[in-house]
Amino acid sequence: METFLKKLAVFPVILLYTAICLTSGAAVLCSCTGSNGNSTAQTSAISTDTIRTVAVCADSLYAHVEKQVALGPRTPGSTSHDRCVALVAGYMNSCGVDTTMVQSAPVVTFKGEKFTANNIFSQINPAADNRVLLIAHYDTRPWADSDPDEAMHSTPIDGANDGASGVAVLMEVARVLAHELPDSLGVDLLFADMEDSGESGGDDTETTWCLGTQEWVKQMPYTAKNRPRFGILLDMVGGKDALFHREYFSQRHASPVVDKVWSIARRSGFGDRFVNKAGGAVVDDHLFINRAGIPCIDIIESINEQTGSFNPTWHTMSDNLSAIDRNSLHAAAQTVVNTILN
Ligand code: 1BN
Ligand code: ZN
Repeated sequence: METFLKKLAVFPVILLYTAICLTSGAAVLCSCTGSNGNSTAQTSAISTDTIRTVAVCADSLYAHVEKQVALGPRTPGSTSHDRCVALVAGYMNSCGVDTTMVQSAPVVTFKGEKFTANNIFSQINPAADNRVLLIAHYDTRPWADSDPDEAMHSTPIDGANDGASGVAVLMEVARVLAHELPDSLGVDLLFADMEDSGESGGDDTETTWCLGTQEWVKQMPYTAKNRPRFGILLDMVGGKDALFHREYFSQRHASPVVDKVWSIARRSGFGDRFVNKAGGAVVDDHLFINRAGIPCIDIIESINEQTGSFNPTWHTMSDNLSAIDRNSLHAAAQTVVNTILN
């Protein structure tokens, strides 16, 4: 049910509520909070701001991460990777989106290994010309090559944050929007493969990353009329107390989209998470979507207070379920939903 979120002016009235969340077609009782992760604020006097919203569920978001991590590392060519395709595509089929397909293409990594990249692509209201594209990668890095322990540098990571968090957001956004969008508004969801098998460091390594998305843009199903107005990539959105700064390539290629998303985040009560300052520059799926002509931003934790760049768990064995913060997932997912609805 769509509701309106009113921002406080004076005399706040705090409302706490619970909701029944539907996950994987099964009803699960979740304790869900309001738009700022704690409560929903409403004014009893002067209303300064009203935005349309449908509540996402933090418990569902966390459960989506948990289920992916339980599969084991989703590295290219692994059984866990195949099972993740089945998990995500199965969920999409059950949550009410209109179409889901898997796009396959042969790719070669910088190490010369051959794989088939399998991108999962779902659409809500496929006939609508007014569209928004959401992207997250579901594959996980085959090597913990930034782990402090060098003995771990060839071991695959769980990718709870780097992989599962963005996918969880797309799954939950699909669930809440599948039956709430006006017919004239379409949402596309791209679960991209083989983002994370690229070469760390060195010159000219950009195209070794995001192999699935590089293939997807060659075959993307749009005409000039129904090409998405903008795209939003979600990557590493589940870290403890994650802050989202204005990522460099997003700012360079799609600054009006960054403005819109950061403004909606502030109006939704997440101004503390969506910091209105410059972030790092990240070679990520959005770069290739931008080059294909769709203005696309990256919601990503690129300035962590401990490291000054990515979360300390990045490409380490510590990128596991214990590093996931459901409030970070909630802030990212609710902001995406509110951006689409307003
Ligand atoms: C993001 C998450 N990326 C990988 N995992 C992209 C990236 C590419 C980050 C190169 C740093 C360097
Ligand atoms: Zn990564």
